[in-house]
Amino acid sequence: MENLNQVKLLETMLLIRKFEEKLEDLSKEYGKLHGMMIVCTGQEAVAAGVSAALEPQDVIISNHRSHGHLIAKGALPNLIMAEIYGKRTGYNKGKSGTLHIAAPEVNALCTTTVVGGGIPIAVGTAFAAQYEKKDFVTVCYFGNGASDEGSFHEALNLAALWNLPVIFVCENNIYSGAQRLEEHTRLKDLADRAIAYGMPSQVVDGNDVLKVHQATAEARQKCLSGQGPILIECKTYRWGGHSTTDFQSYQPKEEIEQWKQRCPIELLKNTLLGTGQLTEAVWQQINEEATKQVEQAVQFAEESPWPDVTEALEDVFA
Ligand SMILES: Cc1ncc(C[n+]2csc(CCOP(=O)(O)OP(=O)(O)O)c2C)c(N)n1
Repeated sequence: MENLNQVKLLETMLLIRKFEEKLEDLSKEYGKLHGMMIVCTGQEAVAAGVSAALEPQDVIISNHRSHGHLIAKGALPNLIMAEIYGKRTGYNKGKSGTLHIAAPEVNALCTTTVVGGGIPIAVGTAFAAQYEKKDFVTVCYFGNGASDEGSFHEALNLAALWNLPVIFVCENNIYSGAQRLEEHTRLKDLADRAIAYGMPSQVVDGNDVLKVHQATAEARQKCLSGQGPILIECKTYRWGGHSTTDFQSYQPKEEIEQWKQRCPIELLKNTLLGTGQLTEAVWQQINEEATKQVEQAVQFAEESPWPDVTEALEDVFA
């Protein structure tokens, strides 16, 4: 923890927040973005805390709510935004759009919108690390709903059986689409699911970025010393609807307000102001810098060319 740059954590969370807020705004402008945006506003501490405990060689496998995971792992906002716009300069030449972005440059190897689909893939990359005796861990992000999928259970069983270096990060934001947790499982703590596979697990306050970081750092050490895998359940909350086309009629207003009182960014900001590690002036600078980065990303995306129709069959395996 001593070497952890907590101001950097704040910067990462704020950049994610502003990136997602920009997408929400752009979605309201007719014809700007194609399709719905699935954003992680309110959940920034999970991505920021996890990635701060990782090394560049570590792999992440992400899900449909991926922008924060990608930014925290070091993917460039310009290239993510261009991909979301469907432009040729995007991470995947405009062929992924928002939902399947891969940024192999930062070992963000796969995001998939198949709920639970990334979990066996993470077991595969963790197996590769073990087989090739490489020093990297795989982090697999998924939601509470994904932990109901058969793929989750098969993958966790195999990962535990083979002691694979994989950290399963369940972002429990209470909802899965329009369904509340109580409507899809009887469990209070999804971390308990690991017991069935003889795997250690932990429940973490997913809005406390320092706790998320600490849990991940410990899990990474365990994985690298052959004591993996581990399941970390981060309890958090999705401030918005499932996507920008969901008006969240099923989310009680008081509940949203309560969780906004526990904003992960405000929590860390106030802690750092209290300890003198942050001043209002630096906070202002961080805000301006994040706003600038997001504006630049939008400008880059808007000025970038569209892919040409002749490129449609490039990068296709078969
Ligand atoms: C296999 C599969 N089933 C259903 C869907 C439709 N779907 C997309 S996202 C989603 C909700 C996923 O909830 P959760 O895993 O809790 O993640 P969250 O959206 O809350 O981050 C569903 C049902 C899908 N994409 N894939």
